[in-house]
Amino acid sequence: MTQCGCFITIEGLEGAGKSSCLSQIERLLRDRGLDPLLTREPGGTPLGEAVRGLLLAPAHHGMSAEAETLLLFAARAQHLEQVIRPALQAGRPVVCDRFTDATYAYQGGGRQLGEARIAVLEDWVQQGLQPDLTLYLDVPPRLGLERARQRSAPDRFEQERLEFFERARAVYLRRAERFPVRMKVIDASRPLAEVQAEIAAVITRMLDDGLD
Ligand code: Z5A
Repeated sequence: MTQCGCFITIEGLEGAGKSSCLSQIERLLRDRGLDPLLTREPGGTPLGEAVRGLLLAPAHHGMSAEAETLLLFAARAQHLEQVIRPALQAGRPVVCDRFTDATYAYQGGGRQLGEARIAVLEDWVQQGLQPDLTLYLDVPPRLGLERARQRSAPDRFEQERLEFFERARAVYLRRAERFPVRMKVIDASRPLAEVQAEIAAVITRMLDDGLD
């Protein structure tokens, strides 16, 4: 089996199409002889999935931005220790549905917590580990929410107002400008086939440039 301990994250507002693209990314990596590990945040471990339940439950509508952020990083610490770092060390690519860019976007931007306190937690928990590639599926919030709402009942985040998602999107786009090598912006308002064709091109380029 080919080895590539690369860390790929996929980001975007709800309904951007992240879940729809994960199996395609898995297939692309398998076609190159790799054995990818697919995971998600919040979640990815039994503890993380329990925390996810707390975070998404509409019953917790009074949760403070600080409590929310600390829960996300608690789940992330466990995820890194139990799943992500061991897989990368074993030479497996890790594909994660959302990671810390989501915290900057949703808690930093959406909840208006700002960047500084998130950066402290990021340093503490990640100790320098960053994704090698982040695919940011960019979609106007109204379109993404329409897609997501057709699919299932809204969770605690999906019940937020449009401005919340506009602030989150602005942070994602600012981060993509700041980290142009790592973050690739993909226009996800287009038909899924076009979005997936661009993702395939980006992943193929990364593998051609970076395989051991
Ligand atoms: N959160 C946070 O606040 N801070 C953090 O640090 C982290 C997370 C890590 C759960 O995330 C919540 O956690 C999330 C942010 C918060 N807030 N919410 N809500 P999640 O990733 O599990 O939840 P999500 O973003 O809501 O996932 P989603 O709605 O499943 O979005 P998606 O995976 O990007 O979309 P999809 O399931 O692939 O597609 C949705 C529908 O649209 C589906 O019917 C598709 O067939 C359709 N679709 C997808 N792409 C297209 C295109 N291109 N054209 C037409 N239709 C499409």
